[in-house]
Amino acid sequence: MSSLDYKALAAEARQIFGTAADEQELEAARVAWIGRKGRITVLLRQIPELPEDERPLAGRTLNTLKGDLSSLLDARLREFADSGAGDETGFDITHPGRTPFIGRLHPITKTLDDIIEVFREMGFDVAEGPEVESEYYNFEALNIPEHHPARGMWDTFWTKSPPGLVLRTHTSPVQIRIMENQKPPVRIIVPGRCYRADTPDATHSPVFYQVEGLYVDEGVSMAMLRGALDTFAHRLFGSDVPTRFRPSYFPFTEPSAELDIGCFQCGGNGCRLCKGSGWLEILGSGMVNPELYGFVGYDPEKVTGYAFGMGVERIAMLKYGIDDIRLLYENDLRFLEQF
Ligand code: FA5
Repeated sequence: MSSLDYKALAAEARQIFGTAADEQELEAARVAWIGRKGRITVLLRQIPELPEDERPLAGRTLNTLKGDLSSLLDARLREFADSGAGDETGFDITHPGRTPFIGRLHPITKTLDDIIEVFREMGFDVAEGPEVESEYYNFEALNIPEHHPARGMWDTFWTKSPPGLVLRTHTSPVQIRIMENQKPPVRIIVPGRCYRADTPDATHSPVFYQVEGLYVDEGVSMAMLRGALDTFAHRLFGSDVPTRFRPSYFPFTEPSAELDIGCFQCGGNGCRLCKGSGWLEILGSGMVNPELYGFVGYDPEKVTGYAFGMGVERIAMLKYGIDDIRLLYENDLRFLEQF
């Protein structure tokens, strides 16, 4: 077998495989060329009869040709299959389309959107601030001086380089930043990420979202705070959800209160999620401590204000019946596809 013979043979075979008009003709070509008694198969079997020095070349060329013809055969078969059920243009209108993968919003994003919408309707604007914050804004201007025991309320991540900055432990520093730059009335909400060196468990994550609220003007009262928070809770969870205002302490509000919502898991009987209390804490709040006005140049004789800060994951958990905050951060599609 010389290389010239091979070229002619290859050209002939390719011509026949390439021009077969339908699947029957293609099958006939397969049998005639690469089937058990096909021309190539027979030639391969005859190699041992060739002079010894011609055998390697013959083996290589015939096996290559056999492989090429098999690939050509597959390609032509696919061609017939694709156009098989089609009209004269080859387009099959009965063939099911490919369903595009549709992404969806993360439950935290959805919850943030819902919270923002409720407060926007009550007349609040949306403001933002930096996640890497100075000690001054995260603590001092919020009436938490160095060595104040209240600093222990927040397990803080400090930066090494440059030293002395913090990953904000709450969105409250934005209260100061906004008041510094804006005269009353101020009515804002601040959605954003916060960081704490809390040990992760069913209700604590080292990274979580808060929405801060601040309303400062002449004549703002605690009753207005309670009214706004109740409106918010009932808009988000339905009017039959129990809420309670529980006295609390924050250095930047006086008096302070936390808002709890009846535990969805146990209906108030006490379970692992609510640590037996029947209630889930969702936010801290209170009347802006007049000490803060000194830092921003407001007249405490003229204005009063209320502020609140809520945990968005806790609200998402309550809204969607999620019993472990960690599920929100694991990015498991089986979980995320349920929303
Ligand atoms: C504060 O952070 C205050 N800055 C809130 C505030 C603002 C009070 C304005 C008064 C006036 P606290 O540490 O309680 O408060 O956190 C507020 C909410 O954030 C909690 O109720 C909880 O819902 C959520 N939260 C706190 N730590 C975590 C955590 N590790 N993981 C998830 N959510 C958390």
